Amino acid sequence: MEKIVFITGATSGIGYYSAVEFAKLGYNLIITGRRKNRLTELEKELKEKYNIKVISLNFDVRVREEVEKNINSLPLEWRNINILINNAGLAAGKEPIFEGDFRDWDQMIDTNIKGLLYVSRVIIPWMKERESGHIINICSIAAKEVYAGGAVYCASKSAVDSISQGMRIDCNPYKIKVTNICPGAVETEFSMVRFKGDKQKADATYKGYKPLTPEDIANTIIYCATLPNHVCINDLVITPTSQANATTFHRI
Ligand code: NDP
Ligand code: 8X3
Repeated sequence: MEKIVFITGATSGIGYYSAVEFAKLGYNLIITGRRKNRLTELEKELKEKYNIKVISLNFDVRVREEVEKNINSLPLEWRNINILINNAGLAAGKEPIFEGDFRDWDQMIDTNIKGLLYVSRVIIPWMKERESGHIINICSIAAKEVYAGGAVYCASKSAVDSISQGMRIDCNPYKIKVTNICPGAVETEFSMVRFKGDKQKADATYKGYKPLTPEDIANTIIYCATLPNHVCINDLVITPTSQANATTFHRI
């Protein structure tokens, strides 16, 4: 069996394009997400175009029992996961903290933090046993700097930042790499999700400058994942050239 990459949130954006870029290199893939139709379509496309093996797992990362049942259903040879990309995540809402919706808070905390932990808890022991593996956590520039209306999303990504550091320490004796990738603005479905389908608000996020594309992040992931065994990118912040930090954009 060639190398295996496990990607959460492969139905859209960064996860989708990561699947495509790894497929181009001949990796076999386990793709996951809640939207079953999209998973089925992507699986078919990847198999046909790139002649690789693909398994789709359809689950919500917030539901621990579903996470465990689905991942444990993998055939034995598919448990040799070389690269885990913890990508599934979202921002919900951008209201000031005193107007925030507790359902948005629950969704962000349950997906971005607890979902990442549930998936990792099943897969890391398999990597530990083989003394090899690479965990790539998709964090955010929001982990490094807090912005107005972002308290809970930023906190959830700060948690990912800390979890990446802790994973790296705990996994260090087992030759498992841990890479934390922190993108700035990437044009995906992210803002449509954050603003609950308000296209005007979503479009305004990317207005007046050239944002990163999900392919840019996928290629960054590929770069980190294909370095020699003795080299590990620990923490990487990547923004569009027009973005200086979480809140400073040069817009024209
Ligand atoms: P998209 O909305 O395009 O993709 C998000 C993916 O996450 C989808 O595949 C979605 O699949 C999956 N997902 C969300 N919630 C769940 C859930 N409960 N269970 C399983 N899968 C879930 O956004 P991006 O590609 O931009 O986001 C990917 C990651 O990148 C996120 O962690 C985000 O925080 C991070 N990020 C994004 C940035 C940006 O500007 N776009 C910048 C920095 C970080 P489905 O709905 O089918 O379940
Ligand atoms: C997504 C980027 O700046 O909207 O994590 O938080 S930002």
